[in-house]
Amino acid sequence: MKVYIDGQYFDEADAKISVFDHGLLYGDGVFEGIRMYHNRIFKLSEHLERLFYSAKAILLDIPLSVDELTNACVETCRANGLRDGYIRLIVTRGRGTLGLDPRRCPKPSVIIIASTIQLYPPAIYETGLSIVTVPTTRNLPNSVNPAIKSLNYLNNILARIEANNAGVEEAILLNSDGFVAECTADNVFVIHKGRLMTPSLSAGALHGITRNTVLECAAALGVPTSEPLLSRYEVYISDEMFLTGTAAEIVPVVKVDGRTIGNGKPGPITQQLIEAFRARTRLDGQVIFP
Ligand code: PXG
Repeated sequence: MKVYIDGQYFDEADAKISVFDHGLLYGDGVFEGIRMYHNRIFKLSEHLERLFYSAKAILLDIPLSVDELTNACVETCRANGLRDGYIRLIVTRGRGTLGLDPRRCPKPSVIIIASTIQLYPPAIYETGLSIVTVPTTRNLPNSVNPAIKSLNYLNNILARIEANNAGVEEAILLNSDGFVAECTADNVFVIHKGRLMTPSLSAGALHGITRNTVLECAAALGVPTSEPLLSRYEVYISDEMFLTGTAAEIVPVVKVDGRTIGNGKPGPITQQLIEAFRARTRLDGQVIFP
């Protein structure tokens, strides 16, 4: 595997960054997880826009333009012969000295890993996930805002550990008001009486690109959508439920906190949305090999 670091390609074993990089020392940096499908980098421009927004929010100057980053992503896929897979794009604060002041880091670093990813066991997509609500709440908007895709994922990792301890693969995080925010790496959707709902972004969730795509697919299929405040009650009484994320794609949920969702099987609207989403992955995105 060839890994891009600051304009150069390194073999996996030599792809290293400084132990003084504040990305490592303090989780100071931002990232994107992006998919390639059928020789296209899906929603690359949306991912780059979000990356620049995350960087702006933490006052990090990305040393490349959108066009340069686009080319670097395409070139890294080509260098690895990849037409399908997963890109991890990382911008760290860069190498500094000990002490958390970012002014100690003169030059941010850009890292691009093109590889593959599998978030959940494949069987889960047929049977559906069983998940739980966990005690760790989503970050407050005035701390590390949940819209920032930062390198500091400890809050989500704590939630994932709580899910692991409960013997399940994913966790629902509530916000500090008790409304559903999202899962550890996915947005949440429920369907009730034919209406698709996903928590309002102001409940504290990443502005998910898969979330957006699914809302578009639903609109195209004539499924009514809304983005309300959702409590666990609305989740428990829903007919269908699924999670969305770049890595997870669309994964059905069939049990939450011991309550069976619908009839305990992935539902028909969920299946329709999965098919509509798959169709989009064939059409949309930056071409890798011309
Ligand atoms: N919420 C959070 C907290 C996320 O990290 C999503 C929602 C879904 O957003 P997108 O734009 O991907 O639909 C994410 C995305 C990984 C991995 O390595 C995680 C994500 C994406 C890709 C890979 O676990 N999280």
